Amino acid sequence: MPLIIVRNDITKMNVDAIVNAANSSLLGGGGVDGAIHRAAGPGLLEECRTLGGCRTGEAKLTRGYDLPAKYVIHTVGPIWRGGGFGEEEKLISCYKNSLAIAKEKGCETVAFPLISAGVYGYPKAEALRIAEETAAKFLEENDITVYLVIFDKASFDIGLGRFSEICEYIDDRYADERAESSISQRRRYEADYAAQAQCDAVNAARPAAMPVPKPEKKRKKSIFSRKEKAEQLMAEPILMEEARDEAFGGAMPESMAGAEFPDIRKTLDDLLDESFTEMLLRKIDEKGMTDAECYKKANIDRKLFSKIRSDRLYKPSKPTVLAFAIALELSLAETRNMLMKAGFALSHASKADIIVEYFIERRNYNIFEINEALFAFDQALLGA
Ligand code: AR6
Repeated sequence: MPLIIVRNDITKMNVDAIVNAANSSLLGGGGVDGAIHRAAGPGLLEECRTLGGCRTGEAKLTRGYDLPAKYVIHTVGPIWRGGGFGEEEKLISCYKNSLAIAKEKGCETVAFPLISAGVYGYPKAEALRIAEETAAKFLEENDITVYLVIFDKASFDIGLGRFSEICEYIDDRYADERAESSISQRRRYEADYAAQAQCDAVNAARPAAMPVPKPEKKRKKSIFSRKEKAEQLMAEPILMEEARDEAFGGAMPESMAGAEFPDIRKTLDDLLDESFTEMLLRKIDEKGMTDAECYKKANIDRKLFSKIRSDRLYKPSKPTVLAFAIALELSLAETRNMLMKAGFALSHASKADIIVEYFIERRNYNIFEINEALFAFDQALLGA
């Protein structure tokens, strides 16, 4: 199950449990602790008094009282003293112990603030990295949805530090976009919108339990013509290689150079006719991944993956396609091709697309880092 970064006040989160960044007395304080006590009402403090405090790195459970959340898990983060006093291990323990309690109580959804990243002075980017890594590790084995709730915009000041390079990259690409003819820009916007609308309509019309449709001879018309698809395939040497490898089981014999290749044409035809689901499953096999490895790396919900798997003609959303492209570590050309299968295109008119392109170009396929950047620029996250 996924890890989702959201911007919110944690006291408003409608989840099974929220985590409180408390102090060792557990008797309330400022920051998120104060906000949680105010929103939960006096019953929370009364119960906290019975707990006998909590040591740094450990966690204790109470009810949620007037909060939308059923439980509050109180944990005590380390005070930042420069990094040489075991702060990282203690912070990891906070997340691990809180998640263990959430699991024990059967929670399906749990929301964390950035523990220690306020009054306790832990550097925010580091605090976020630890939160993500620890949660992601836990999610490899457990079916819970974890929300990381970011409250203050300052933690994601995009003009500064780690996002400044992405800022420049976006600025350069937007410049490209302005140079592009308005007709081709409009064509691309329209293609994306049409595909998204079609995707929503098709998915809405198909109930979850409906049997998998038999492969049809003629599928719904794609927004791309067959000629456009073929041109795109031909423009991608990697696919030509794929086709050649599939036809010849390896390198093409030299003696056949320049000859007519009906087998290649047949394989290209097969690739053209392949649906998004078929392409996804083929790529997972080719990468030697298991389904679970792929959807977890894509930060995709297991239920969504089985829906896609059982429906040959499933129409995914654009962030879902991109999440799989990242999990499969596809190149830009392959990513474009996978998007095309679902009727989308990468566009420099979209900040989100440029950000994803930035990471793919650098072969950085860490979906959480990509989502942090998307989050910082107020864009929809991948997967989840
Ligand atoms: N929702 C989500 N996040 C919040 C909220 C909120 N309503 N309010 C603040 N944050 P802090 P700490 C973020 O200081 O560093 C208390 O007095 C905030 O922006 O609350 O672990 C305790 O009693 C920051 O990113 O907790 C302790 O004495 C993060 O929550 C001490 O502070 C944590 O900031 C604990 O310090």
